[in-house]
Amino acid sequence: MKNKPILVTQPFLPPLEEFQEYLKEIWDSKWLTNNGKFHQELEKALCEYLGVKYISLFSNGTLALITALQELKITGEVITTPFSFVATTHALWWNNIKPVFVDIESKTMNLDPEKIEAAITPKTTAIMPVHVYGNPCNIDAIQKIAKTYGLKVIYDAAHAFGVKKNNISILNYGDLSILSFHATKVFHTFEGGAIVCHDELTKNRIDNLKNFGFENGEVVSPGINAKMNELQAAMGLLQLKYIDTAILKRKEIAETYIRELKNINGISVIDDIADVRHSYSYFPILIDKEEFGKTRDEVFNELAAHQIHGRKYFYPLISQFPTYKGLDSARPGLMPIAEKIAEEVLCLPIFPDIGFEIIQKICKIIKENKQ
Ligand code: T4K
Repeated sequence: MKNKPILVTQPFLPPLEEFQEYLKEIWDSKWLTNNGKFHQELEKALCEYLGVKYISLFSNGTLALITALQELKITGEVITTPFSFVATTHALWWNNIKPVFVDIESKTMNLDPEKIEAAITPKTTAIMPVHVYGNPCNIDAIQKIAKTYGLKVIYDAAHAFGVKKNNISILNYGDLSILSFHATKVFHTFEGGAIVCHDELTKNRIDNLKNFGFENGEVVSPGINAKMNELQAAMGLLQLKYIDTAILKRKEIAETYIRELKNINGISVIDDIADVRHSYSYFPILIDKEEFGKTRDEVFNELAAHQIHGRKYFYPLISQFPTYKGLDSARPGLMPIAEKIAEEVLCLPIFPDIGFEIIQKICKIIKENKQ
């Protein structure tokens, strides 16, 4: 019998009966969207779970990013990372902002604060780093630069649901942080997203912006429609019920991968960072072709031949896509670390119900490929 394909991720789904109870209530009330009951409950529950003051729910993470830039009235140039999902840069482009790519650190694969200052020009208005795979950026160094040059900081925290540093949510740093609740994320609402902010006035403005700019029947800003509906919010409430168990299972999977793969010459894994509560949204490895004896693509293909489908997140770099490669900051050779990592990275399957025998099988295939 043919093996069932193992994908890089699979959404966690709560028992169907539990979702049906929410559906019944939605059907009975005939209230489907526009700041409904479940929407309000989810905002409250998320503030509590995440340890943040204010959250505005969105229909997806990309619209949350686009709206965050609108809220802060960001213009001109924004310094960002090429090592992310393309939505990070698209959000700038949709706001008519020029992305300026800066290289990443090899350890965390996040924007390298030491390289930011050289990219600042009179047109720079903000920095948009990404907590890639949920590993926190160097928040203090970025904040220091932002303060010195009067720049805003918008964190793309799409991968960082539930991540804490020294017991404080990393969503509390920067001017705004955005989350994605896409089906492929640790916590999902089918599609969805959010902006985390630090004061009530900002939350009100963001809530207006995502609702056509309406406030008490008046249009007070040129808004968009980016509202989360009641079905999405209901899924979010149910996800929250299971999230700690789901993260714990992910942690055990990550620990198994680390144990099995850590000492293989040519394979690098990212260890847990001290004082960080991780949520294990992805499990990236780096394959050094000289030391391992095979390229990342060869390992990727070998796994695929066994019906195991990892993903090359994030290859190509955003700066290598035809849409962006014409930018000055995208020139080949300018970001050697990001260029190297994009060639070596492979995200292995990780999701709560994957099963340890599958993890063992994946590690065995990788080990057998070592030359
Ligand atoms: N910023 C960052 C840093 C991001 O990573 C993202 C999104 C965003 C911003 C934007 O947030 P959203 O607007 O998406 O909320 C996926 C996701 O679509 C995307 O949300 C995510 N990042 C990105 C890293 O990955 P694809 O094109 O790789 O997705 P896809 O459909 O190939 O799915 C990946 C795997 O998941 C497949 O092997 C199948 C499995 N899958 C997928 C879906 C949709 C399922 O098992 N069930 C499903 O329903 O982009």
